[in-house]
Amino acid sequence: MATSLKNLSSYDPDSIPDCSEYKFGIVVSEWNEMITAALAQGCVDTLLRQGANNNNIRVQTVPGSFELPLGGQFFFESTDVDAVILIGCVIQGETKHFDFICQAVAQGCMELGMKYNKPSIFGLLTTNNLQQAIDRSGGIHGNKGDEAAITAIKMVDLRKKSRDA
Ligand code: DLZ
Repeated sequence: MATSLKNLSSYDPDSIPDCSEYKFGIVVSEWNEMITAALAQGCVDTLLRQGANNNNIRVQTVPGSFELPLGGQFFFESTDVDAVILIGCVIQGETKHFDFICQAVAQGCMELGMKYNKPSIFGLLTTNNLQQAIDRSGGIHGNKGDEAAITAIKMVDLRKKSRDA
């Protein structure tokens, strides 16, 4: 699990499938906005760098990370996106709120993908403090938004190949 062993932004561009026809819905939490904006920017930039069409990328904000799975469900229900990417940042506080939110988003993200049989990508930072979040949103450990974008492309492509087989 140690992020220090893997930079979140490192990948081999040549190994990433063509995504020029794929459609992505990105849901971004407004909590810890400085961090989530950087994650979302990294995600969009990576999709574009890998060849995604700007018109095929939709971004929607939700109030907090707890609302991310429902935001993703709205995308699947009302648009033809191939994948949703849920982006948020939950920072450990003094209460149990952290545990409840992280657990709910992880469970909701997984269930969303299963329900619609389409990739639902977990782009949630769950950190002990702000510095850890900064380090993973374009800092020394890279950007989790980049990782989420690459995961989305790979999973949409895997679904397509599975259906074509
Ligand atoms: C309430 C709350 C707290 C304490 N912390 C965070 C956080 O660190 N990151 C985040 O994305 N959202 C937080 N929230 C808001 C909840 O996700 C949610 O929006 C509210 O509980 C309303 O459902």
